[in-house]
Parts: sequence; C-alpha cells; structure tokens
Amino acid sequence: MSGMLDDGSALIIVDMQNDFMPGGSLPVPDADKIIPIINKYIEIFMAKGLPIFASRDWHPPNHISFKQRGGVWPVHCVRNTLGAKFHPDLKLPRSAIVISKATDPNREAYSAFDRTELADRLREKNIKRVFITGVATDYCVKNTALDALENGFEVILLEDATKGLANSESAIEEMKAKGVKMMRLEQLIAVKNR
Ligand code: VGL
Ligand code: ZN
Repeated sequence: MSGMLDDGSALIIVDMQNDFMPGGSLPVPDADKIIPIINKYIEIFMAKGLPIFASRDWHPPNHISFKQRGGVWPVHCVRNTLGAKFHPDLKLPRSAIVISKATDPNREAYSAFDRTELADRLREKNIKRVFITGVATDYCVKNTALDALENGFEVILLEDATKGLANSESAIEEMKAKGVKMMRLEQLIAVKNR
C-alpha cells in the first residue's frame, strides 16, 4: 500500500450540505458526526499538497426529483439557498474545487461525475486514485464511486466518513463487489507515515 497517498491521489467530499444534515430538509442520520473525521482527511490531503474536490447537490427550484414534480424527495439543496451551503463546520480549504451537480431541472443525477467537469478536472491533475467521503452512502456516494471506477480511477471509500439514508450496507457490498476498496482513518495515517 505504500505510495498510496502520492501525487496521483485526490480527496472527493460528496454533498456535505446543510439540507442533508440532521435538521435539514432531507436529513441523513448522523451525517454531522462525520464532519470531524472528514476534517482530519482534509488536513492529511492538504499537508501532502493533494487536491480536494467537494461536490454539491445544486438543484433548480423545480427539480424533477422533488415530490411536487412527481419525484421521491422533499425539496432540498436548491441552488443559492442556505440548505445548499456546505455545513459551516466543514473545514474546506480555499483551494477546494467545488463541483455542482443535478443542475438540470429535468434530469436526476446522483453521481458527481454525471454531466460535470469532475473527470476532466481529475485527469488534468493526473489523478489516478480517488478517496471518497460524504453522503449519502446509498445514493450520491455510491453512484460517484461506481462512476469513478467506470472512468478508470482506483477508488477507495473512506468508510468511517460516510453516512447513508437507508441501505448503506447493501450499497457498501455492491461497491466492494465492483472493485471499490475500503479504508479508515487509522489505515490512511499508517500509509501516510510510510
Ligand atoms: C442525494 C438524494 C437526493 C445524495 C441527493 O446526495 O445522496 N440523495 N439528492
Ligand atoms: Zn438531490
């Protein structure tokens, strides 16, 4: 595993926005509990000079996924609202690259790769390996991880820094079966110090 946190590595933080936190309009249970852990990962990647990407669900007010339009979700993460802002305790560095997704009113998009510039931005930085954190494990995290594999990246889910809505365990099993690796903070610290 040595060489794992080298120049080819990037951190992707998925959708750590107010509406997905307890008290938000589409709360992911315990989503706020992973913020301190994500902040530790941010510190590690910053110390190594590695790029950090943060995706955000960035819906227009009439998004197709909302119940009012026949979708399954309550209104959430409407662009330019407080609910769509990153949680204030998340210590995103100024250098973080923000990727807005699901911006088309007529298309649902769970993956941070879906009609965004993410793959291009990773490739232009020569990234080969992405470490994924955030919410929700069974929706945007899973779809982002599987799309990262499809795009040819090595994918590591930081499993102590993700929370799901309903089906985290089966989502994790599916990701593993498809080739996503799992790591935790202690393991990453051990790798970093090598
Ligand atoms: C998400 C449901 C609806 C997510 C986004 O970020 O996982 N889930 N929109
Ligand atoms: Zn959404």
